[in-house]
Amino acid sequence: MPGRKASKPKNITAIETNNRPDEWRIEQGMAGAKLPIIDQTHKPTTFIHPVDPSPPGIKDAEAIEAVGDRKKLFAREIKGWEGYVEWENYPEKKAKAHKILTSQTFPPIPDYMTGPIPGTNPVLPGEDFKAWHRAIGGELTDVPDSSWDTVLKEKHKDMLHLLQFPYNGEPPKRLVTAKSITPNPLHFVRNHGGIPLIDKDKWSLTLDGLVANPKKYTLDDIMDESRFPQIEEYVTIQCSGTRRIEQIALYGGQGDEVPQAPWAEGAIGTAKYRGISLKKLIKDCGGLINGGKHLELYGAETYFKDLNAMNYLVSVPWSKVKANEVLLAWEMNDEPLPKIHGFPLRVVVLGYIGARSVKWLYRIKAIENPSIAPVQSREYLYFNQQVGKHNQRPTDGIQIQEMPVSSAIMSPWSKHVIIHNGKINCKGWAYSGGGRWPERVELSADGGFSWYEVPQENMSKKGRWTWRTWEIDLPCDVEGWIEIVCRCWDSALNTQPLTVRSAWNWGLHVTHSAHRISVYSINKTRPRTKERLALLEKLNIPLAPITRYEVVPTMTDQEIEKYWEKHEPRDADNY
Ligand SMILES: Nc1nc2c(c(=O)[nH]1)N[C@H]1C(S)=C(S)[C@@H](COP(=O)(O)O)O[C@H]1N2
Ligand SMILES: [Mo]
Repeated sequence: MPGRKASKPKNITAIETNNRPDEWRIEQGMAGAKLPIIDQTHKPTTFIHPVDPSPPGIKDAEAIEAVGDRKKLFAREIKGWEGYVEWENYPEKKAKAHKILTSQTFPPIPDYMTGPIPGTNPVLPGEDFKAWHRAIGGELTDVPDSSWDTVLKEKHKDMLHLLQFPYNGEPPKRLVTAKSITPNPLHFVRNHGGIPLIDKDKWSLTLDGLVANPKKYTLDDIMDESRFPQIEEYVTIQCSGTRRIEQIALYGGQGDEVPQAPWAEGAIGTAKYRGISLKKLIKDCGGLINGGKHLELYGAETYFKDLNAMNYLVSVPWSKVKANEVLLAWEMNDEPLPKIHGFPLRVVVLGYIGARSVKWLYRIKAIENPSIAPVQSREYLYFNQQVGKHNQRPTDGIQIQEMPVSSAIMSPWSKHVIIHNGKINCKGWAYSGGGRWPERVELSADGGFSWYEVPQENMSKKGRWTWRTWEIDLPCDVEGWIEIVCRCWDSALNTQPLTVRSAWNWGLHVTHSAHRISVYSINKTRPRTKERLALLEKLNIPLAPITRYEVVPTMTDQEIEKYWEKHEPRDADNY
């Protein structure tokens, strides 16, 4: 209000104490990052205060200078490929980038797993990745800004930006399953680096390694129907980080990919892709030779791992390619691939985790064994939950390829208060990888004791490679806090573990436990509830949050007195 002074906070007299102001919160485990590590192997016990591995503010300018002219060293590799720096062909260039990044330290990024998650959108800014790009300079200098521009141009204005850079975003719950085919602007995005902007006329794809005749293809070559038959396929792409937030909420871990996005249920989307089978290209190159058994797929952007610069590399086995389950796609829902989804050409691997569906594809190399590049060999691994941080080796993790069966409730949300007539309307999705599909979705309103199945007519169409969206009016008689649970049975009769803990893993991957939400049930088929709601409405009293006292008590003093006149008293006399 104009002219009015902001009210001063109430004066709290200074208390003399040894406690810190947030002592109680810390003691209650609400700020885990502030706790010391307790070392009981010494007597007396020692307390170790964890420090950030690289304190900020160190910079060896001379060493960085000695590396050379960054503009020239880290220049655009090919005309018309904005943001593309080639790393894999130039080990010396990689070494120089590493020298630059290890000759300085970068500000630590806040730990959101053991502290509160910021209430902002973007939720996390990704300052570390931005700083590494700027430190390398050259072609990478403008990548963080240019990528964000692309996000704003191509994505829906209601996307939830979990990580600004590298961009990771998902649609809000109300839009995740609004349509069984996800509109392009609402399809989730997961990036490990910037968004290369590639001129399709300057683009080419190299196929080399253990093939009889290495070749280079233009987009026109690949789209030439007289050479390669085209395929149209509806495909669900799911990130193995989907629903990670439930694992984080239970225990912090280390998403083993560096840009950990606190994904909810929206890191999944379904689209119609047009492309060709990769198998045809391999055949066109004369087939695999000399023990070639895996195809290494190269994405054009720069990814940083352990202060090393690289391109985005993963691999798929030939058996998957041979089954025509690896597509090279240039169209998404009848439109050219959006830039953010890999324009001009991306891989779409049917039934595998999203990580294998490489965007901005520029090279395919036939190799003998699965790729040793970090995304394939050090990340997207599934660890046993009792192998501790200090015992965990990449070779101990199961490589995540086919996604297991999973499902999620998109409506209502946890902590919703719902007034209903004995049935609560719920909506959501169900998916299974590897060519299996959701056969039955079941919901429970009592925490997973009794299960009601979603009527088949309330499920979207079946497809080998797609999710099914669903809707159910879930019977619920009781009032108060209830737990709604959802699980799916797939075509191989696989189902979901019932608790997060039973499938919690250090890498925070594949949260496929039955999805649980707590909601407060107000059942209007109960006469007293109905009467009470009618009374509040008549008195024009708006409903308060469930935890607040009611303005109008449910009984007057007279009513209480009258009751006791007719009933046995609360206290008992001798019989
Ligand atoms: N080149 C490249 N391809 C990539 C990625 C990436 O960071 N770079 N991310 C992968 C991961 S982890 C997922 S889940 C999917 C997401 O695809 P989308 O962004 O089109 O939804 O892309 C995959 N392909
Ligand atoms: Mo992913």
